[in-house]
Amino acid sequence: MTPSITVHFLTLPGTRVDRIFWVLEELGIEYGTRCHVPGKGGIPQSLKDVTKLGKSPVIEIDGRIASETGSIIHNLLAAHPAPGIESSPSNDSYFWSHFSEGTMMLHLQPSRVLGMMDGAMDRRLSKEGAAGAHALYKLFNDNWVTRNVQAQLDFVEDFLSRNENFSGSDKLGEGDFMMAYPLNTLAYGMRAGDFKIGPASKKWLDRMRARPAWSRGLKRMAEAQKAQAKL
Ligand SMILES: N[C@@H](CCC(=O)N[C@@H](CS)C(=O)NCC(=O)O)C(=O)O
Repeated sequence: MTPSITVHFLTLPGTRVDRIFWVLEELGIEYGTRCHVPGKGGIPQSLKDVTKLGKSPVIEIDGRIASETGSIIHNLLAAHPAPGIESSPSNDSYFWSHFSEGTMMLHLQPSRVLGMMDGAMDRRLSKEGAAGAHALYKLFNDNWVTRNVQAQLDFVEDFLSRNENFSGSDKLGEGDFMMAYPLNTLAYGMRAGDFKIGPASKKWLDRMRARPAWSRGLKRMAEAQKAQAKL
């Protein structure tokens, strides 16, 4: 019997769920969607009812809840073999899947959250307090985020100038699906222009973005958000 799959996600700009939509479309799997809209208190109760962690994305497969993007993608690929896509990860795919969340997002997410807080400091603190907070944020960004993220992008560029995909072969693997998110955020998303992205990385990303399943995934995500907005 075909499993029943529902994708749960937070309606945040530039959210990680686009990788899940992309994979599901690549694998040709049928799925339903459920958006959770963050309220004034942050994560909505509807998502907390689905997962105690209150993090997005989450998928529900035959009533079982699975979270962590890398783990979700790994299990989807293993369960749904498709031409041109690895069902079991190469060593490179495995490495890059971990690198995506464990190294790149480890730097990008705190940077984004602290950036949002930094933006609110002028409203919340005295002039002197805000100046101190801005200086601290700048120190964090310059000394930790920028230096590390640029080194990571250079590392990615070196690999992609020698390999067709993050899988290390002509097939796509979990490393490719996972790495597309931080690279897309840095090249075309909220951080566009903040870092130098090499030509091989840009070419790889543009090739992924040109895949019909990528566009179908984005369309499906937008439709789900539109339907939610009408409720
Ligand atoms: N490592 C987790 C990270 C999940 C995560 O942080 N998701 C973000 C959205 S992209 C989230 O739920 N943010 C809401 C919050 O932290 O309050 C994964 O890959 O799924």
